[in-house]
Amino acid sequence: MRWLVILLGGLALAQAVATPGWVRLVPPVVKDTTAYLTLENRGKTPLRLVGGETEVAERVSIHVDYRETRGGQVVLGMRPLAYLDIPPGGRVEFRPGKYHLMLEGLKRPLKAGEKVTLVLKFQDGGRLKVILPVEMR
Ligand SMILES: [Cu+2]
Repeated sequence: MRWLVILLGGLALAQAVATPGWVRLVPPVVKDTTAYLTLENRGKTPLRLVGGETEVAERVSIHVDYRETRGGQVVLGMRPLAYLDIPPGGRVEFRPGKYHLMLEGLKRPLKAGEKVTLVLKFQDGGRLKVILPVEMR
């Protein structure tokens, strides 16, 4: 799979590296979807991811999946995170059951195979542009 990472500026520029990811294909009536990738911090200082943006959705937020037992029942869910820290030399995996980027309020239905551009925003002002294919998984 071909992938592209374009760094737009800020301190995160030298530090953050994204490895191939994907956006989940959802039925046209569904207005939210999820994006997955792995973020690596190759710098010597922590990186704090604070969110993102994309032209295809109203909002991009950081979510974590959880699994809890409540009254004997296993409950699966997700909740938003204000930020996510990536330690120096560390990596954070966005994958089902762990973290994802929530693309909320899709402005149009996405098609399988199309490429979605996502700009990840870091607290230091850095921006990381990633291009992810839409896939049915
Ligand atoms: Cu979510």
